[in-house]
Amino acid sequence: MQNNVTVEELKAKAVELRLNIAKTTFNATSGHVGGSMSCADMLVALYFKYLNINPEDPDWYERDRFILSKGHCALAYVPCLAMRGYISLDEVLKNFNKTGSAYGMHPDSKKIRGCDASTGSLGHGMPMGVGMALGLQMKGVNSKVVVMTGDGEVQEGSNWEAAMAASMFKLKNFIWIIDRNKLEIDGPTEQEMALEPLDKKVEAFGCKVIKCNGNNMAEVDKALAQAWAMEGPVCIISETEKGYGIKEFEGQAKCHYCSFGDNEKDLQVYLDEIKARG
Ligand SMILES: Cc1ncc(C[n+]2csc(CCOP(=O)(O)OP(=O)(O)O)c2C)c(N)n1
Repeated sequence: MQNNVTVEELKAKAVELRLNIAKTTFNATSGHVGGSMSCADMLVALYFKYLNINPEDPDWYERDRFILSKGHCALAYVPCLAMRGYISLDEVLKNFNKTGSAYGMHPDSKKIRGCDASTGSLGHGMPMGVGMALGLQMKGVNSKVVVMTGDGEVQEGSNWEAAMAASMFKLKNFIWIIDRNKLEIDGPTEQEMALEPLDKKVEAFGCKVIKCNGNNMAEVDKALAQAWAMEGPVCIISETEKGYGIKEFEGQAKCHYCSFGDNEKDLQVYLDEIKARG
C-alpha cells in the first residue's frame, strides 16, 4: 500500500472512472464496455492506493509494474492513467480510438506514458509479467508486478505456462488478477470452455488464491492489502459483473462491445444511472 486513501474516496474514483468510460465510448461511438466496467474498481484501487508509481517519472526503475493483459479494456485503463496524471484526460475523451491517436482500442506502451506493456492479443500479459518479475527479483529489486487477465482469456494455455514458471521461480513479487466476470465474447465461460473450479486450478499451478467481490470496494481493498502483504505468486480471483454500473448491460454478453447511445440525451441517461448507483 502506497497511499492512505479511504474506501469511500476509492468508490468515488470508481464512479468517476465509469463516467469517463461512458463518455470516452460515446465519443469513440463504441467500445469494449462490458469488461471495462467490470474491472474499474480494481484498476482504481491499484492506481490510487496500491501501486508504487510516480506519474512524474513513469520509467522510474523501482516502480511497481502493471500489465492490462485484457488489452481490449484500454477503454478503462487509459482514462484511469489520465485520472492518475500520466496523460491528458481531455485528449483521451476526445481522441480515443480516432485515426492517428496515441490512444487506440488496445494500449500501446510506446505511445502512452505510464503504460508498461502493449497488449491486445490475449494470453501475452502473463508471460511478459512473469519475465519482468523474474528480472526484478534477480536484480534484488523489490517491486511488484501485477497482471490483470480476463477469465475468457485464461482459456489460453500461455497463461498456465506462465503460472507454472511464476511458481517454479518463486516469484514473491508477482500478483495475477483474474477479472472473473463469467462472460467472454459470445457467452458464459462455463458454456464456451469451462474454468471451474478455477481456484483449485490456480492453486494446482502453484499460486496462492484470494477471492473477492471485485465490484465491492471494501472487498477489493482487503484483497489487495492481503496480496501486498503475502509472498507470491498470488492470484486474486476478482468476481465481477460484466457491464457493472448499467442494469441494461449487466450480465449480458452483448455488452462485450457496445455503445452508450447515439445522442447526448441517451448518454446523459446512462451517466445519471452510473452516478445514482454510486
Ligand atoms: C489472441 C486473441 N484472440 C481473440 C481475441 C479477440 N477477443 C477480444 S476480447 C475477447 C474475449 C475476452 O473475454 P474475457 O477475457 O472474458 O474478457 P472480458 O469479459 O473481461 O472483456 C476476444 C476473444 C484477442 N483479442 N486476442
